[in-house]
Amino acid sequence: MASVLETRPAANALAEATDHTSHGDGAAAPATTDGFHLVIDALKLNDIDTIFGLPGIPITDLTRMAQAQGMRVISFRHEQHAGNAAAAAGFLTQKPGICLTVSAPGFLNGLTALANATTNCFPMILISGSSEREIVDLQQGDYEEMDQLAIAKPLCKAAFRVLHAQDIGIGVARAIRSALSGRPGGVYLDLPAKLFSQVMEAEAGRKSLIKVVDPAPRQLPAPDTVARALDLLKGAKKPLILLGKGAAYAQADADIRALVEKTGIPYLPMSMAKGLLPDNHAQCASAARSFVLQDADVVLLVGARLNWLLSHGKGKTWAQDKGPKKFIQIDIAPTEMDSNVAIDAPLVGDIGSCVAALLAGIGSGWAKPPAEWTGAVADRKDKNLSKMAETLALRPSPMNFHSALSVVRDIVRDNQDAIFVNEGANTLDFARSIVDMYQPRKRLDVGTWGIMGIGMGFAVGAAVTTGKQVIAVEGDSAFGFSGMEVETICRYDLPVCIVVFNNNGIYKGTDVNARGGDVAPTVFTKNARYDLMMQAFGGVGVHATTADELHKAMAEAIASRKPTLINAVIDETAGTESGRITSLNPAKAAIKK
Ligand code: ADP
Ligand code: TZD
Ligand code: MG
Repeated sequence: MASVLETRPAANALAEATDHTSHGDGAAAPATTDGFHLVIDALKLNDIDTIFGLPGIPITDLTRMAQAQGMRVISFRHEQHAGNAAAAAGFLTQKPGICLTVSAPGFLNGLTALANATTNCFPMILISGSSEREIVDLQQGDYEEMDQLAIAKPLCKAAFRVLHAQDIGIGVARAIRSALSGRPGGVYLDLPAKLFSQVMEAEAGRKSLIKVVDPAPRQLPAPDTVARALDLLKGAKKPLILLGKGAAYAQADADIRALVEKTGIPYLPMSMAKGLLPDNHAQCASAARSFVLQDADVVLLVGARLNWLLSHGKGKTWAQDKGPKKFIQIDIAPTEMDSNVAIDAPLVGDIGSCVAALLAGIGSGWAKPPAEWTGAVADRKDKNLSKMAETLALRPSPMNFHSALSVVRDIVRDNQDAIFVNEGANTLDFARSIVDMYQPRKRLDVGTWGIMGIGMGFAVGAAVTTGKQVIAVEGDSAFGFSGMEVETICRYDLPVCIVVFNNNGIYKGTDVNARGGDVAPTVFTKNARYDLMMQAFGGVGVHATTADELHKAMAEAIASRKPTLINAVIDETAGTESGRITSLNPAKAAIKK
């Protein structure tokens, strides 16, 4: 019987393979390499220098060797968070983030992050070791047996398996190109255990590797589509530009800003597009969101889908009864057009090229939108902002979302290049509208799915990739999904300041179980001290009950760059069910007695 020990890579593979390019035993023998090194060399050849993962059979030695070969290997406590770190790295750098896991359960743990990255259009590659193909395919019960390739396929953009060492270069190249080209997304790469110990001649191995040339080629929009879009925009009386996270990803920051400023059109950033232009920009219409969505006549979408986050482009949000709106949509995916409503002027291409083409067509003689429109937007905005300023100035005890977020808002204003990670329900919705962002790609959040659990993975990914301060503002429920990664943050001594908005539960802490017995499903342990979790691993933990205490603790965390967790006590009655999306809860049917 083949034991686990016999089938896994040789325990001394690390020692053997470290000198893989030298002549091992005798002058005549050609230098050899193996599957482990070919994977590492293929990644490095493509300028990938970091792996986020979690070791175990069959990839333990791969993590050691990658580190020995100068790659950064960030080891997590759960694969989902390693996957989220990889996804954040992909979004921030336009290089696919790499997540490395063991077979079956490790793979499945990473898969949620891969699916989420694909949904968000972030490039990442999940590389998982897998068990013996012969045994898996006959379902004979191998160690961690699972047909991982088949399971991954429907949940990501592409999935590949490599069976032979000489194909590793091709496999990695295909994975990189698939993740980055067209609409970016997640790719799964299946590497069976046997592959790693396959040996081949070093020179042939080197030649088998591929440095991917131009993995995300520019895709120029057809000239007639540009002209159609410009015509429509020119005729608009109440135009609006909507920037989505695709626009943030595209790194066409200067041209996007020029387009907004030259046209003089009010713009609305989606959550992760905040900061593409500073939120305090005169043309930013965030504080008049409902008004501009209802009243605009022509809307230019730049890297934003008309999905649920934009009420599918119809209904009350868009004042459909006042007549149809005209849409111009810039997207790299042609099939995104007409997904929810008719797109009058589709502009298919990469955002950089499309925006540049629009700018070229605009020239210098562009007439700004009617003052009636821009004036109305400005009035609405001023009114809403001054109302909000009054609320933010209040100092209730205990803190509520507004008073605590007014502190966060000031801290972010004073640290504009910090990366802001945000999840929760009320904690997310209020932070999104209260905390201004000033620079592109500084806000990472729950994205298209509204998923909980991205917090610590995104925080680690952002800190490792950029070296910048991270501020993670987390609902107490949201934090719980990835809370154990505070150990990872402490272990790598990352400049991450976590603020847990502790309102004793999901949405609020006040639900009661009318029947008695167990507590209500949305309620957590009262007065929990999340700050002590951080102290357990040598980080700084602070218990903050006032706005002043919160401000002091955040300022100190950022000045020291020490891993810090602030337990911010929030009024447990302050939140609302599901934050701003309470209407998505299915209505209760009347119960017949
Ligand atoms: P948001 O949630 O911020 O509204 P979405 O995730 O819905 O944004 O939309 C992002 C869109 O951007 C996707 O449809 C995607 O195809 C598109 N996209 C991503 N990168 C590019 C790019 N470089 N050029 C053009 N479109 C892009
Ligand atoms: N599980 C996953 C993976 N994603 C989800 N979005 C949910 C569950 C459901 N959910 C939300 O949509 S928000 C949320 C859950 C559990 C937590 C809200 O509580 P919180 O935030 O403490 O994080 P607030 O500030 O108390 O509202
Ligand atoms: Mg909560």
